[in-house]
Parts: sequence; C-alpha cells; structure tokens
Amino acid sequence: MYFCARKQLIIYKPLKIFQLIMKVKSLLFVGIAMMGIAFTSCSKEENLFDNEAAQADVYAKYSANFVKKYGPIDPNQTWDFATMSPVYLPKSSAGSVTRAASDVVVTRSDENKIIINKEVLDWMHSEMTAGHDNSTKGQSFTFETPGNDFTVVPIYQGIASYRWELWVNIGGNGGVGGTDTKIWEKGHEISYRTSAESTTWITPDNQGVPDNAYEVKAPITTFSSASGLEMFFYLKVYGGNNPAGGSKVTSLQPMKMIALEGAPRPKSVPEDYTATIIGCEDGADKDFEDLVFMVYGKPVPTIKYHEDVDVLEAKRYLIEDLGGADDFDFNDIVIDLQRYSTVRNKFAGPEGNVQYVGNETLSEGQRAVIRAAGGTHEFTVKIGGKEIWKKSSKYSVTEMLNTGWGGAPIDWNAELAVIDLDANEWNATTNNIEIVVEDSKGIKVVSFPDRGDVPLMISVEPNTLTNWMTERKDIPTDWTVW
Ligand SMILES: [Ca+2]
Ligand SMILES: [Ca+2]
Ligand SMILES: [Ca+2]
Repeated sequence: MYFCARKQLIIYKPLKIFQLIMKVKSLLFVGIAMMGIAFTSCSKEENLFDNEAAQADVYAKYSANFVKKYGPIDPNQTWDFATMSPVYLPKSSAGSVTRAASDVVVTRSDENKIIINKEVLDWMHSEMTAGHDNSTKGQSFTFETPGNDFTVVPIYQGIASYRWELWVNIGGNGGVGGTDTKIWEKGHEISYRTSAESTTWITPDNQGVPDNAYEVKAPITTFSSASGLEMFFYLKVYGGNNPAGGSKVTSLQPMKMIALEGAPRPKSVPEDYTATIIGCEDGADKDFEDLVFMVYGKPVPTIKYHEDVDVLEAKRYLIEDLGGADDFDFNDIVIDLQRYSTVRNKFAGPEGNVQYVGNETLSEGQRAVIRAAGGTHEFTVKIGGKEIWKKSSKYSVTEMLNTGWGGAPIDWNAELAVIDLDANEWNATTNNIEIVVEDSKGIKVVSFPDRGDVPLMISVEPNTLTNWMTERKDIPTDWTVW
C-alpha cells in the first residue's frame, strides 16, 4: 500500500503581508489507498503544484488590489474588532427556542413632549442622590407588559462623556425574537429651564441637566402590546472601547439599573396613572443618576426581579473565499461563534436594602451559527482543527445564501445552520477558526490573519451595525461601523 504524503505549503508573500496556507491533499489517493489498491507514483503531484501556484497568484493579485483600495497596512493592524461585550438576556425558558417577533405598536413624535415638573425631579434627586451608593434600592429586573398602553420618557440626564442610546426589548425569550425599539439617545430633544419665570429652554451638554433645574421637557414614546410579555431596557454605549456600541448596560445586570415604584406622576399625566422611575449607572459610583427615565401607565408595567440571566458573548467572522482577486465583500462565509451561559446573580437582604453578593455560573456552552454564505464554492468550517460543518451537508455549494443576490431579502437573524461545540472548543483569544475552501484550483485554508497581514477574515461585534455586505459590495474602510 502506498500513501502520497500530505504536504502543507506555506507561501510567504512579499513583506510578509500574509501567509497563504494551501494544503495539497488528494482525497482520491487516500480513498483508493484505503481500498487497498497500490500506487507506484503520485502522478498528480505536478498538477497540484500548478494549483498551488494558481492559488498563490490569485492571492498576490488580491493583496495588491486590497492595498490599492484600503491603503498600506500598518504592521500593527489587528483584524479582531470584536469586543466580546457580554449581552445579558432574560433566562430562556426552554433553551434556544424561537419565538416570533411580538406585535408591538410604538407611537412617538419629537413634538410630542411632556414637562417633568419640579416635584418629580425633587423625588428623583432624593431617591437617586448624586454621588451616593443607591444600589441597595433595587436588583436585576424586567417588566411584564400590562396589556394597556404605557409610556416611556427620559426625565434626567447626568454627566456623561460617552454617547448612549436607550432601547427596550419586548416579548423576547432568551434574547430570541421580541421587538427591539430605540427610545431615545443622549441629548436628543431634551431641554430644561431654570425657574418658573424663565422662558428659555436650555439643551443640556455633557454636564447634563443641573440639579437645580426647575422643569425638564422631554419626548415621550408610547407602546401598545399584548399583556404578559417580558420587557427589559438596555443602553447601547458608544465610545471608549466600544465604537460599535458593543457595550450594553441592561436592567438584567446587577448594579446597572434600579427601578423605583411609586414615583409622583408628571402633572400632565392623568391622576389614575401610576409611575416607576428607572435610574441607570454607566460608571462605578452606583448613584444611578447618569440617565433617569420614567415609565407610566394605567397601570404601569409590573416589575419582575431576576436572579438568573443568560449571558451571551460572541464574535462574528466575516470571511473571503478568494473566489476572485478584486472582491472584498467578506460575505462568502459569515459565521457567529458564541459562548453562552446562565448566571445566577445573588442578592441578599430585605426589600429596600438589597445587597448584591456575587454570582455563580449555572451552565455554559458554545455554538456556531452560520448566518450567510455568499460564495459559490464548497467550504468546511474547522474549529480547533476539527471539522464542524460543510456547506454541501445542507445546501448546494454554488448557491449564494442570505447575501441579497438578485435582490433577495436578507434575514440578519437567519440561522442557516447551528452547530453545538464542545465547551472551550472555540478559543476567542486565538481565533482558532479555519475555513477550508475547495474550488477548481484546489484546496486552500483561510485562517485568522496575523497583525499586518492582508486579511481574508476579520472579526466584528455581532450587531446591527456590522451587518454583512450584499454581494460584491466591498466592506467599508471603517472596519467596525458601517
Ligand atoms: Ca453614576
Ligand atoms: Ca467575496
Ligand atoms: Ca460574496
């Protein structure tokens, strides 16, 4: 019996801008050898060398075009843009269940504002005393929708150097489904006046609304939905290490938001309505007055305290299969690798004086989710050297999936395939993912690029700001937001 040696060739491109690893492997030889048929020579070897040369040629052209388009690459340029910011979600009731988006009707107009009078502001300042640790007044929570309309309005903006947006998810189950709505962003359409006599409404800067403000005027957002849906608020924070808004402050994390029932309602809200105010902490001093908003309704949604939450950390890998030398759509394979866990946040003490006393991981796992495949070649995904999925196992290899080809709609939440991984199989630090592409020129292996290389793969934070490109649309030069 005779085996052709499996050969791995590493070609160093000029200036070491990339390593293209091409494996010369003839499955045919292995297959026949396993059947016990002897070979006396590897007559195909010459051809395979030609294939290597052809692949290297495409890569050299790709590299030249890449530099022409995006400019010379800084030797320290890293292609790992994901921050792995944990996303906190209500604990899923039955694992990774799919639930249709809930019907939520949102009514909003920037002209539709209410005045937050001094009595409300005074109550807020007495409960969320600036510079004090107010964390004992609450714990991780969601709301349950009441079935009647309810309204959300920002009432106070503290000092903050980052930009943030206030969002709400209604009806999600373990983060799957539900409706996400942006309610407000820092500084938008909010103003205050300093006295009853003043006719000037001032827009707050980074110093926020001053504590002696007499009244605040802010835009309202009203929601209609079915009753009994889970609802949680979160902030997307932009700036610092999170240019893509990767960091989320949510009501499900301990020490990030507190909800206080029994707040006085603004004067223009009918008497039989009830109100809850929610304070957010974007720093470390636990005063929860960096952003304060109010929810009111008849009645206001009910608070539900949560000890167990699901935590998801993920990276999205955008990959080129080198089908051509002038195409940088990076959508030939789009795959999210996820680490998920259920964490119990422990609180102790009587209501009103609750202390956060740490957390414990109840369960954890990893999985891969194929989101799109905008190439026309067979490929195999490997994690840590182990094959986990092959395109032909489920789809035609020539079919471009979920990348908008021919005007087809793109589903940004599509799960073309979900593959459970062993715990710790994916290493988020070393990015131990490889894609083995098979085309007419042979086999090539795309791995995560080193610093300064011309990339065939980048990683980004998986969110709406980093949705993948449609076919043949080059990825923009700002690698983190587009
Ligand atoms: Ca604070
Ligand atoms: Ca491509
Ligand atoms: Ca493509």
